[in-house]
Order: sequence, then C-alpha cells, then structure tokens
Amino acid sequence: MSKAKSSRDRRVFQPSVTRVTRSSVNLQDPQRIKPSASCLVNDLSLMRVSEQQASSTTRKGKSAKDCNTPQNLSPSPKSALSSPAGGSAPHGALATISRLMKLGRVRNIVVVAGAGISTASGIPDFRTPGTGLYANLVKYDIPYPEAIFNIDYFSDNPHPFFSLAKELYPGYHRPNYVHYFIRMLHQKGLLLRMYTQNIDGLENLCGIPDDKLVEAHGSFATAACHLCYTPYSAEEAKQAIMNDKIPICTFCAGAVKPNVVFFGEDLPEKYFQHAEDFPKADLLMILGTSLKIEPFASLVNTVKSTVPRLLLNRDPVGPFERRPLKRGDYMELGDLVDSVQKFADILGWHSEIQHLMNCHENALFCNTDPNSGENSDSSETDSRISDSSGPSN
Ligand code: CNA
Repeated sequence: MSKAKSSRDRRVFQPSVTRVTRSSVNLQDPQRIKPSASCLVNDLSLMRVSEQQASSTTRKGKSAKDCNTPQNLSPSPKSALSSPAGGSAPHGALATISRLMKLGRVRNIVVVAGAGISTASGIPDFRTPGTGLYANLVKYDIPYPEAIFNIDYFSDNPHPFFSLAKELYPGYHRPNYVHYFIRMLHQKGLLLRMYTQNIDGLENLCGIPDDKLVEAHGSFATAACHLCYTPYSAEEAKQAIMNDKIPICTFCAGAVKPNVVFFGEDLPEKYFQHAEDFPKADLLMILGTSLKIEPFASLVNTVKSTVPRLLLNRDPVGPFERRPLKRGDYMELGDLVDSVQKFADILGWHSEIQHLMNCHENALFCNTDPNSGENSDSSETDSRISDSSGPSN
C-alpha cells in the first residue's frame, strides 16, 4: 500500500488536517473555513428549516428500464419554486437538502462514512451498545478495545486482529441500500468523492468506482509485512488467516497483515485528496459514524462554512451534538436505511435504486460483470449540464 508520511495515531490531537494521524479522540468542531460568498446561504435562509421529519412521502421514483441507464438530476422548477417557508411541501432536513439538489445547487457531494452504513449488511460497528465490536471483545481476549487495531499490540500478538479479520473479510457480506444510494449519487454525476473509514470493501463491491472512493483506513485488497512493508499476496494472506495461521514475511519473518490502517500507522496516499476535495464540496453527507477517530473526524470541519452538512445517523455526533445546530447543519436521526430510503423517496430515486441494487446483486450472484454497459462518464457529463433539461422525478 502506498504510504503517506502521516500516521494514524490514537492519542495525538491534531491542530489541523495538515498533521494527519489517526486518533480515537476527536476535535470539537474547530472553526470551519472562513465563509465565502455563496448563494447557498441565501437559498438556505429562504427555506424552512425544521426539526420535524419529512412528512410521509409517496414512493414515486421513476422505474429505470435499465440498471445502467443514467438518470439526470435536473432542477425541478415546479417543486423547487413551490416550496417556500410554510408551504405544503415536505419539510425537515431531508426535504431541505433535496430541494437544494433539485434546484441544481448541489453538484459536488462529498460523502463521509463509517461502520454504521454496513450494519444493515450484518457487519457490527464499533460502538453501538450491545451489538458493536467493542461490546463483544471478550472473545478476542484483549486488554482494551482499541488494542485490536493497535500496531504495537499486533506486533506482539496478531491473533486477536486475525480473529476479527475473519469476520470482516470481504466476500461474506453484501452491500445494502445505503451503499447503492451512494452509487446512485455517482450515477447522477453528483458524487465528488466518498471518504470511508470502512474496511469491508462494500463500497467497491456495489460499484462505486475506485476514483470516487477513498478508503481512508485501508482495505483487505492488499497485504504487506507490518514490519518491513514488503508486499505479500492478499489472497495468500487471506487463506492463512482463514485457516488460523499467521502469514509470515519472506523477507524479515514479521507477521503479514492486510493493509488495514491501524492506530499509529500511515494513512493511504489517497487520503490526502481531501485537501482538494473538501473545499470544492457543495454538500457534505456524513453517514453512520461516531466521528471519534482522528484525523477522519476533523475532515467534516474542513468544508466551507456556507456548505450544508447533512448527518444521517442513529444519534448526534461530533459538531451535530451542539444545540442549537449550527446554521447549515442538518440531521436525520434513526436507522440509516430508513433515513436513506426516505431521502431517496423525496428525491424520487427509490425505485431506481432498488432496480440498480437488484440488477447489480443478481449480476454479482451470477458472477457476471455487474458494471458491463455502464457509462458512468457520460452520466456524469449529462447531469452536470442538465440545467435546462426536464426533471428526473
Ligand atoms: P463507530 O464508532 O462504531 O460508529 C458507528 C456509528 O454509526 C454510531 O454512531 C452508530 O450509532 C451509528 N450506526 C450504526 N448502525 C446504524 C444504523 N443502522 N443506523 C444509523 N446509525 C447507525 O464506527 P466509526 O465508523 O465511526 O469508527 C471508525 C472505525 C470503525 C474505523 O476505523 C473502521 O475501520 C472501523 N470499523 C469498520 C467496520 C466496517 O468496515 N464495516 C466495522 C467495524 C468497525
């Protein structure tokens, strides 16, 4: 794995994202980047901002004829203009953000995600009481929860991580609706980049292309010696781990591990794209994360202060814990799949996502190329120039 100079360290506080380490403690909403003039502020202030959830919406998504047919996201002049404050349109965080999207104000979405997007796929997160990995660590026989991702601890005893790895290895779980929603953002030409902390590979499996994805905490796709970084066959490492053996470096005899980023380890080179991506974002979506791991958690504070941030999570986290919420911050609390389906409903994408999901999963199941026929580049171009074309829903 390509290594950057900075490392993921669980103890060090980061004054800014230029000093990048992984830490289990997050910064509390430091000053966001200085506001720049943006019509988004005006748009938002004209819109009704309510804690109320979006009222019941009908599932009226266009049914796609083909999984890979890109659907333009176009401004919907009627719905957008008929949604003044106090109007009859649905209100709440999701409705407000979807109005911005329909107005064509959102074209560069950055998605920041964590383990909560994969719990519906059957993969436990870290911190959910009862079901999270941290609540079920007795079987791994470790002194404290973070030890399982501590590189020094691994050096001493790789078995606990390998036991966990057996459960997390890609191949045993399927992407869920949330993953396909993010892929749909890409197909609509709206996804600037997805930054995920997850190591389960489900983003990749659902068809989000590599160039749209930053696996900030690495993945199981490659492996190397944890001491000398000599690359090792990922498949052979997997076979060994699955058979309760320790893969050994042929060069220095150190334990080999998948290139999942541990506390105290370097983050992948790709992570540093954030310095260009976040200032370009016109919407930040934060999905299923406790925002407890640095430097990832602080990324959410690096979009411009005029850029709306939407949190979809079971509970408020990071800067969304403050009351009242900062202007431009929106959240929808509850089960992520429910929230994302509600969002898709309001956008009119629900059937399209379901169709995409069914086709893609069938293709994966039948072992055919699920992305054959897709022309994501043209979909991107189409929707980015679609201001004058008709609405997609
Ligand atoms: P976390 O600290 O466990 O937080 C998860 C968040 O998601 C919590 O706030 C939960 O309340 C929320 N959540 C969980 N399920 C749902 C749901 N169904 N609906 C709504 N909200 C939900 O995990 P983070 O991602 O914040 O921490 C980062 C760690 C977790 C990374 O280093 C990962 O490597 C690590 N991790 C990854 C996976 C994976 O790849 N699937 C699994 C477990 C841990």
